Amino acid sequence: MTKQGKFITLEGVEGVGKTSNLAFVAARLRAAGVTVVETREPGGTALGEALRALLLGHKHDGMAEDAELLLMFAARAEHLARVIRPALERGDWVLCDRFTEATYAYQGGGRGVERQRIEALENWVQGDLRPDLTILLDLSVEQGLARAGQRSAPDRFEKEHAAFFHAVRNDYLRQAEARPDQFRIIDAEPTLARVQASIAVVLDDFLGSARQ
Ligand code: Z5A
Repeated sequence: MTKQGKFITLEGVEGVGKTSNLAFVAARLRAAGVTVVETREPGGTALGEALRALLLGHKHDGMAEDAELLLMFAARAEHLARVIRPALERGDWVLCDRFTEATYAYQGGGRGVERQRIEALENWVQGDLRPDLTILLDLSVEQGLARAGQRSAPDRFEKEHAAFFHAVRNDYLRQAEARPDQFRIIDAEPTLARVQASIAVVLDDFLGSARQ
């Protein structure tokens, strides 16, 4: 594949504000003349959305950890083949609400799946494709869960205990520390307007270097 466009992902624990900020990011990129494909994981295709319903719904509470991991990557393989790679090849930019960094954080950090197993699937399904920029919205677990709780009934992940989400958050922060070229951490605690002002600085910087 010849990758022409840029691949940007938004990450963070539940309720941190990814959905609230996705449209803002897309609008800022479009204002800069970029064609943007907005999508999400798990999901983004008909098969991916069907797998999302299985993964987030309560019909399969207690599914095996390996089954959960493989379903995430099954959805991702379809997403890459049908949406992400074609868009990047056209020169469009892809803006995705969660990607493999969420697998490391939730299945790795949260569930305790060995990192090497996730890495093996990442290499198999993605080849050398990785996000160019990952915006990590960071917020305390307590505040994130409180925000998410106000919004909707808990899905299968949101029913986990606080210790699970602390492990998820810590894994995200470790990933960001290990890959400073890819990750930008945004403090998600202030008002939405202030969070978006911080995101705008990151995006303008990224747009500047993408054009050089
Ligand atoms: N998952 C996984 O385990 N492995 C994987 O590989 C992948 C995913 C890809 C679905 O993700 C689940 O899949 C997820 C991890 C797992 N676990 N869960 N649950 P999701 O992204 O669709 O679900 P989510 O994390 O719960 O995201 P969300 O529900 O869409 O939350 P959010 O997008 O981060 O937050 P929000 O909806 O934009 O905001 C929440 C509320 O806070 C809402 O009322 C906002 O108005 C409010 N808000 C937002 N920002 C602010 C600020 N700054 N101040 C005050 N209030 C705010």
